[in-house]
Amino acid sequence: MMRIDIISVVPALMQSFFEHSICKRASQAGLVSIHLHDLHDYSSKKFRQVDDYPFGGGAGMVIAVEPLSTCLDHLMAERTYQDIIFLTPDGQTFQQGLANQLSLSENLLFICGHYKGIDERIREKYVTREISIGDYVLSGGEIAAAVCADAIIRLIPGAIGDESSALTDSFQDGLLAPPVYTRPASFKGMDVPEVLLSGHEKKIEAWRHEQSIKRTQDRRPDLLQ
Ligand code: 6GU
Repeated sequence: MMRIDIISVVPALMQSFFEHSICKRASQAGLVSIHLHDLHDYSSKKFRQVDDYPFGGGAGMVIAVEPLSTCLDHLMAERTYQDIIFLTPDGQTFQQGLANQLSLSENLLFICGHYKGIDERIREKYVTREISIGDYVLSGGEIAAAVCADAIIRLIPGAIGDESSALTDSFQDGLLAPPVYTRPASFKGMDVPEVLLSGHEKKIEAWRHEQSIKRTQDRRPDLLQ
C-alpha cells in the first residue's frame, strides 16, 4: 500500500478533499493511506508558532527550519521516502509523466509552503524534488499537494472503477482524450457519431484515435512536437 504524508500549516484545507473523491475510495480499498500533519504540532514555541520574519527584511513570513526539521526527522525515522517533495511555484511543472513515475512509490512526503516560503536550508537538506502545478501563484501548497496526490492516486491499479480508465485519460498517450457520448443517441437534432453505435470495436478505436489527434492538433499543437 502506498503511503502519503503531507506536512502543512493548514491541514484542514485538505481534509475534506481526501475524505471524498477517488482518494477516499482508494483509502477504503486499502490502496493508499494519507496522513496529514499539522506543522504547529512540531513547534517548540509557546503559541505553537511555526513562522518568523525573514532575515534581511521584506514582506511576509517564512516557515522556520526548526519545526519543519523536527517533523521531517520524526517521519523519516519511521520509514524511507522515495521522494520528499516541496510544493512551490518555482518547482518543476507537474505533468502526467511525473504522476506515472510517482505512482510507483511506496512512501511519499509532501511539504506545503505557505507565507513567503520555507527556510532555504530545509530545501537543501531534506527536499529531493520541487513541484509546481503551473505558472500562477497560490496562497499555499495545499491545493497543489491535493492536485498531485489525486493525479498519483488515481493511477494506482484498482483506484478507479474501470481498470483501463486511467489508461485512456488525456495525456496518458501524449494526446488529448476524444469526445464521449452517452444516451440518448439523438438529442434535439444532435446525433451521436454513427460509428459509436456500430458495435464495430476496431472502427471505434480508429475513430477515437483520429479524434484524439484532431483535438490535440486544434487545442494543444505543442503536445505533438
Ligand atoms: Cl506548488 N505552490 C504555490 N504556492 N503556488 C503555486 C504552486 C505551488 N504551483 C503553482 N502555483
